[in-house]
Amino acid sequence: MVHHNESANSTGSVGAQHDSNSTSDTHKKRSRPSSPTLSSNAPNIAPALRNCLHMHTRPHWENISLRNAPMFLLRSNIGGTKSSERKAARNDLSTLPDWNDNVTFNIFGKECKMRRRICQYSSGGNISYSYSGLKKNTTDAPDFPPILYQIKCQVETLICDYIMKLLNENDGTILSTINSDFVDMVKTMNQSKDAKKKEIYNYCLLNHYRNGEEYMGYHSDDETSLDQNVPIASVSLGVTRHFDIKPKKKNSEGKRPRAARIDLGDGDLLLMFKPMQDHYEHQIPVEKRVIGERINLTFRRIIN
Ligand SMILES: O=C(O)CCC(=O)C(=O)O
Repeated sequence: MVHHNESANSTGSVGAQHDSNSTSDTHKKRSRPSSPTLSSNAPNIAPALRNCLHMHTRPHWENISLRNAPMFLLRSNIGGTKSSERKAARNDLSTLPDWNDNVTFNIFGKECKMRRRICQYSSGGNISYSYSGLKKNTTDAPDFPPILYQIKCQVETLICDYIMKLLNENDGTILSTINSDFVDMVKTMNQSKDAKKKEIYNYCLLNHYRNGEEYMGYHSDDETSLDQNVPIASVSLGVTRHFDIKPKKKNSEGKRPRAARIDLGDGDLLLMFKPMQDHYEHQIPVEKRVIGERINLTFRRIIN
């Protein structure tokens, strides 16, 4: 259940940390398999994005998994390889016509106004996705605008290439932590010549944090309308913000201490695999000293 609420925690430290249970980075740099990429059929790819699909021939994915929460992080890749390209992508995203600045949500029966802006887009423009706690949230998400579609293609390509690389290298260590239904889905997509069948994500939620005071409270993305076999792909553009993770279950002292803090920076791509949403919540806490904006894109697959 999503509670994109305002119960943020503003304690902070700098740098990525795991508070417990982290696994080591077992990624080894090897050459990339020459598999066809998902973007090869995608129309209208902007030159900056097309370049970055090819320039990063060996994307370095970090395995930052927690127990019951396979997570993989790729730094500084999305939206362009140069920060000026990513800034241009961010500007395009921030001027999309569908941002909603006036979203209210219910918390313990009280109606509150959300501080950040949000908007949503989907494939074909006829998908709706509801969040508990949010009011009037069942309108259809419009079709992906070109800039978002381009980023989606880049994300899908990187994911597909990563999974195919793990398969080609027979890297059982990492593959065993990723649910096999998704691995099979990628294999099928990789063989398909039909561009439509190569689509992993059909929906994107955008969050715009205009400064460090804007935040998102602890929640998990575990709605039944989400295809939990498909990892949530979270793209960050703009200023670096903390991403905190804490378990749903209390420890023996009846507490739920933070399990990890990841600093998400410009162009970073975080993949959150099943069963993370069953076991953990995450938040973007207030960071009063942070100046500057951040746009986050979470690509999801909706099955309703
Ligand atoms: O801004 C972020 O990185 C968090 C986004 C998020 O948790 C969500 O959209 O559910």
